[in-house]
This record gives sequence, C-alpha cells and structure tokens, in this order.
Amino acid sequence: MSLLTILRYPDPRLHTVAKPVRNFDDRLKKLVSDMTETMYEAAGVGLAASQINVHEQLIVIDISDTHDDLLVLINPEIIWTSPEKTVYKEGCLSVPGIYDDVERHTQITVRALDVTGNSFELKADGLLAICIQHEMDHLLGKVFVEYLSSLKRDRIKTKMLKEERRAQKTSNSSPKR
Ligand code: GNR
Ligand code: NI
Repeated sequence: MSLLTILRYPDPRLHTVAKPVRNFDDRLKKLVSDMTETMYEAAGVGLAASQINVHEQLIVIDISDTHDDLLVLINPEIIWTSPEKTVYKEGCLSVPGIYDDVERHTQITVRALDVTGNSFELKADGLLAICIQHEMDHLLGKVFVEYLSSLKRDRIKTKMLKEERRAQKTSNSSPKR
C-alpha cells in the first residue's frame, strides 16, 4: 500500500477529463487500494482518480465514521436524478480549508462497475448522493469551486497559491540533514 499525492486547486491537471477504465487487472486493484488508503489518511469521504493525477473513471467513497463501508465506482453513469435539489456545504481534499454551498440533486441512481468489472446499480440520497455527484464532477475535470461566484473563486485561487508559495518557502528554509 502507498499514499498518493493529492493535486491541489488551481492545478490545471484537475481539469483533465477522465477516460473509461478498460482493464480490470492487478494494476486497477492496486490503484483502488492506494486511493482508499490515501482517502482514509486524508480523512476524506471520497476520492476521484483525477485528484491523484490518474485520468481514468475511478472513484472510492466511504461516508461511514468507521472506515468499513467502502464503495468503488468505475465508469459511473447517473441514470436517474430526482427533481428535488439540496444545498450542502461542501469541501474538497483538493481545496483544503474551503467550504461553501453547492446545490445537487437530492437523490440519484447510478450505474457503475465494481473492481472485478461487474455492473451494479445504486440508489443514493443524503451525503452519499452529494458525494457521488461531487466525485463524478472530478472525473469531468470539474472542482466544486466552479459552482461559486467568480469573485469567491478568484479569492480561493489567490489563497491557495499563497499557501502553496508559503509551503515551498518553509520546506526550502529547513533543509533535511
Ligand atoms: O471529504 C470530502 N468531504 C465532502 C464534503 C461535502 C461534500 C463533498 C465532499 S467530498 C470530500 C473529498 C473530496 O474532495 N472528494 O473529491
Ligand atoms: Ni473533491
């Protein structure tokens, strides 16, 4: 198992559109296992492959408090959405420290493949439905801040770049022995 590096907004690679997974092989199983470990370590409820710079349609989700309810979605498609929508204060591991309201479908039905390539359907509501829509946006190259006003987005971009420069300075001024 290995921890993977999560890309941070405004990294342009986050806007890459993911391609379908074609091979259900050992490489895929290792990727799922490393993404799961990375999600748990970062205390996230979901992670899309796009966030670790792998541009394939692969998502891991676990909204449980106990880290024992893993959901793997490969090549997911939303096949039904409720007319009702819900606003929720979202966050993202690629935009740490930022939380803001996003409107999503309250309920969805998704069709996806599991890690062995078997197709399944899942009806979701609550945080799970929100999380699936958030992760599927990542696969399309979309980050939640793109739903916010351009004023908010620009402020977030500036804050992220400032923090990135700070982190670089800090690591340079304390060289490893
Ligand atoms: O950990 C996460 N929490 C979260 C909270 C509200 C709505 C969506 C999410 S997903 C996020 C992890 C992440 O960035 N996945 O892409
Ligand atoms: Ni995210």
